[in-house]
Amino acid sequence: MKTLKIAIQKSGRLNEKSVELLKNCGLNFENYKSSLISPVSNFPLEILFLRDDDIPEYVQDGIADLGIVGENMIEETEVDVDYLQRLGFGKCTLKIAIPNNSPVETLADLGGKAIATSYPAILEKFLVKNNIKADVRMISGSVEISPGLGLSDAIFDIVSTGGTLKSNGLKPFADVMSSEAILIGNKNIENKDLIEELIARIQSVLRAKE
Ligand code: PRT
Ligand code: ZN
Repeated sequence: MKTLKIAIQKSGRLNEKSVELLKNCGLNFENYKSSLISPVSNFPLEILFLRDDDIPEYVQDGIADLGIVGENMIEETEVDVDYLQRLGFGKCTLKIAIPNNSPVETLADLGGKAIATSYPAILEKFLVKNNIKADVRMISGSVEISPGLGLSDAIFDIVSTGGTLKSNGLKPFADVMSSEAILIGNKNIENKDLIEELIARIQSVLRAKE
């Protein structure tokens, strides 16, 4: 039987919960931080530890059969994969935020403004839908400091507690999408029976948590 591959985040906000979920499914594996691949000893599965940015394409291209990643990454990379199961962790909202003293009051006021983000595709879609022509500036990290540095008039980023916005003199302005971790699958998966077995185990772990 062909061994399945599941890609999860190597380190970061989704790593611990992803590992915990798979262990709670009864899967036996070593969570070595240094290795990229861990075999599961009691299920025909290998775990690939990757940057979250790479997971959507690895699954789309069939390098991994399955993946655990934030919905925001799927939306942003616009990959063609199956949404198999919402996982209930890694919850957050992607918001447009503005400085506390910003003159922006309505969505239309964003017209002509510079918005810094690490999620340009999601933001562009939202702007087009709302008929706003703004200047989207891609920044790969520390987006929240860009208005204070005079680099942008607004930001579009992930918010969970709102603490980071607050400490940078920003306030939430518009909610664009909510996100949580999700199990995705390649569109042409061969081992349907194995996948179904794994999804059934995941669902029973999730149900036990309710
Ligand atoms: O190294 P790698 O590329 O794998 O990881 P990463 O650094 O790109 O991502 P990581 O680990 O930060 O986040 C992985 C996923 O967790 C994201 O894609 C989201 O789906 C989800 N998630 C949930 C979050 C947050 N909550 C979150 N709060 N991702 C990021 N944040 C950041 C946000 O960018 C902002 O800087 O936390 C800050 C805001 O937090 P609050 O609580 O101050 O509002
Ligand atoms: Zn990343």
